Amino acid sequence: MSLLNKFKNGLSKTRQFVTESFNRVAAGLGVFDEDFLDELEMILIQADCGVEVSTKLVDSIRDRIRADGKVDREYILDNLKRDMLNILGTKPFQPNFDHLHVVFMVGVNGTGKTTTAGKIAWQFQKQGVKCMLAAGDTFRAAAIDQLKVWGERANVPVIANTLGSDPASVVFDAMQSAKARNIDLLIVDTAGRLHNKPNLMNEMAKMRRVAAREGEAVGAIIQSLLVLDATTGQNAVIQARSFNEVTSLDGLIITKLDGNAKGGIALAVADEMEIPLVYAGLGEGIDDLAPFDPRLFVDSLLPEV
Ligand SMILES: Nc1nc2c(ncn2[C@@H]2O[C@H](COP(=O)(O)OP(=O)(O)OP(=O)(O)O)[C@@H](O)[C@H]2O)c(=O)[nH]1
Ligand SMILES: [Mg+2]
Repeated sequence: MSLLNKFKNGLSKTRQFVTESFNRVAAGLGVFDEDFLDELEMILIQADCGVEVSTKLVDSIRDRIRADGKVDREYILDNLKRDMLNILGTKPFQPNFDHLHVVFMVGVNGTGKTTTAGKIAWQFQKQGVKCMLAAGDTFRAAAIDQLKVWGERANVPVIANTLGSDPASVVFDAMQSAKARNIDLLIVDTAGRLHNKPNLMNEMAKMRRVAAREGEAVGAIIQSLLVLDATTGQNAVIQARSFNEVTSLDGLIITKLDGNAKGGIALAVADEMEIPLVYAGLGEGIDDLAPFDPRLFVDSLLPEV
C-alpha cells in the first residue's frame, strides 16, 4: 500500500467527520462568510486540533480573505492546508548506523509503546538494518511475552529478563548482546509511567544511564521517543509537555490516529512542541506505522478540494 493510502485509510474517520461537517455547513450557509468561519473553527476543535490551533488557523484564513477580497471552497481548503503544513514542520527519524543506535520507547500506560517498538523494528529489519528488541517493561505480567511475539513477527531477537527484575539490568544485558552481535538499532520497550511519579522517572533515567555507560566505548547514540495516543485527545498535549519537562525527548510518535475522528491532535501537539513528530500509528498491524509526513497527513485529514 502506498504511504498516501496508508494515511488516507488510517485517518478516514477524521476525514469523514471533517468532510461531512464542512460540506453540511457550506451547503447550509451557501456562502463562506463569518458564520462559516465560526463553524469551521468548531469543526477543527471537534477534530481535536485544539482551541488555540483552531483559532489560529481560522484567524489566518480570515485575514487572507480580507486581503484578497475573494473566497470559495478551494481557497479555504488551500489556505487551511498551507497553514497546517506550517504548524507540522517535522523531521524524519533517520538514525545513521555508523554507531549502535539505542532508542527508548517511553510514555504513559497503553499508548502503544510495545506495538510501536515492534513495528519500528520490522520497518528497519526489512531494510537490512540489524535490529534487536529489549524487554525493559518488567513490571506488567504480559509485557515480556507481548514483546517476544513482536520479535517473532518482525524477525528480530528479543532480550528479556524475568518479571520484576530491574529494567536497568535488562538494558545492561541488551547492550552487551547488541555490541557482541554488531546490532545497528536496539529498541528498548519500557513500562508505562506517569511523568509525575519520581521513582518511575528515576528508573527510566537509570536505564538511559546504563545504556550511555555501556555504549560509550562504541560511540552509541541514545535517544528517547515519546509515544502518545491520539484517542486521548488533548491529554496527549499535556503528556508531551510534561514528559519533556522531566526527560530528554528526541521525537514524538502519535498512535491510534485510526481510532476515532480526533486526528487533529497531531496539529495540537506539533504546535505545542519543538520536538519533531517522527511516526504516525495508523492501525494495529505490523505495517500500520508510517514516518510522519505532514503533506500526506494534511491531504488525508481535509476534504478533497
Ligand atoms: N488502532 C490502533 N491501535 C493501536 C495502535 N498502536 C497500538 N495500538 C493498540 O493499543 C493497545 C496498547 O498497545 P501497547 O503497545 O500494548 O501499548 P503500551 O504503551 O506498550 O502499553 P503498556 O505497556 O501497558 O503501557 C494494543 O491493543 C495495540 O494493538 C495504532 O496505531 N492503532
Ligand atoms: Mg507495553
